[in-house]
Amino acid sequence: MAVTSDAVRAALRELRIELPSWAFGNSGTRFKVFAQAGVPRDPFEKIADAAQVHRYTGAAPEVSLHIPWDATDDYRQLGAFAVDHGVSIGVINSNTFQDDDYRLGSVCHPDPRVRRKAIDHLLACVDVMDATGSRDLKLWFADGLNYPGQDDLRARQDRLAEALSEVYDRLGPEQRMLLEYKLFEPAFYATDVPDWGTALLHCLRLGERAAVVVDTGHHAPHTNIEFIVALLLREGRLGAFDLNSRFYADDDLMAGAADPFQLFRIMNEIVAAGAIGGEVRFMLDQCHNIEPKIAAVIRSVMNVQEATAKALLVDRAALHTAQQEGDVLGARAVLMDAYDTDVRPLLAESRTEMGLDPDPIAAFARSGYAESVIAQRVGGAAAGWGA
Ligand code: PSV
Ligand code: MN
Ligand code: MN
Repeated sequence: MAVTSDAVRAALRELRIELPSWAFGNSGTRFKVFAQAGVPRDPFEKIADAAQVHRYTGAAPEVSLHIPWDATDDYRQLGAFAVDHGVSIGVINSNTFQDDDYRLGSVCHPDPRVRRKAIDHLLACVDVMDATGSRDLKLWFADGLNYPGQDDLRARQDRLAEALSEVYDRLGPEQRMLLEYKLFEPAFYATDVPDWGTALLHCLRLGERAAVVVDTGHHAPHTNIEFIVALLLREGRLGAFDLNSRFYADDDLMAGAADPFQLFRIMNEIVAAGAIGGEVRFMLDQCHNIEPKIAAVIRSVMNVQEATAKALLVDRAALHTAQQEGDVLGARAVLMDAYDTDVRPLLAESRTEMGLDPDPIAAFARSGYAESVIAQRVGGAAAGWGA
């Protein structure tokens, strides 16, 4: 039976897309940071900007922090500020990659002093979670080697396991550890958590509250990401996404920009597993170097919603029948019928039902918010990467 648009709109309301605080600060490549007028000067202003995205999409009620990029003396106050602005603090991201001590790694470093420093930072991030009410700690390690023989591959895995276990033990009963993998960069020969398999092995050893983060930009070309998603869902170990684009490598551009069909295929696995509105977090991990930041984040949220709406439109019964009958072309047609549907009217209708403007980008532009912050804010902060 074909899916009704009522059912699609109801399911879409369950989809929450979490925003990264760093998407709102100045950022750039290693060649140049193009400063934009009116960018936030502190974590409070980043949250205020993120709240604008939620205001016009109704789909982004949580903001991820990155510590120490979002350092403040009073995290409780920051959490309360978020709530006052209609959002809340989501995942806490650690940073063990921007310190001279981490030249040879952080938790995998051969020197126990450096490892201790990195672990202490991760424990401090759990303190921030306690103060802000955040439930998830996201760990990405830049650790790795540039040359064969530079360090012992297996010893580094032992050090990693030891560090993860100490931090896992510190988590509260409702808190989770989310481990992100990345194929390469900044290390070029061997990365200590390069793939989903390595991340999953560590999570399985740690316990049930450890799960894997799939950053869509962190794979080799042509990797079948939806297969990884299906596999992790099957094991109950898909913790979160870092959604972004991937033209050549980890570009951190708008989700769905390079390959909207891939985003659809990923969301199709999520919908098939009934995983919307559950424990999987749908986060953006983006930086906007040349485009206006708030509008770019709104556009990204809409891209994820469009891919999800198409996935929700897949006629599962017809697909199942075609699969059972070995009808290869029929099964493909069912999937493509959904993908080829223009879901923009459906999403506009859904927004109107929620009391929102059907066109979030136009509504934000008309609000005058961008002009008012340009007038108020002078000397915007770097997002972190461009610092
Ligand atoms: C690393 O490339 C990464 O994807 C990690 O998630 C970091 O925390 C994030 O980028 C920061 O932009
Ligand atoms: Mn990421
Ligand atoms: Mn990345």
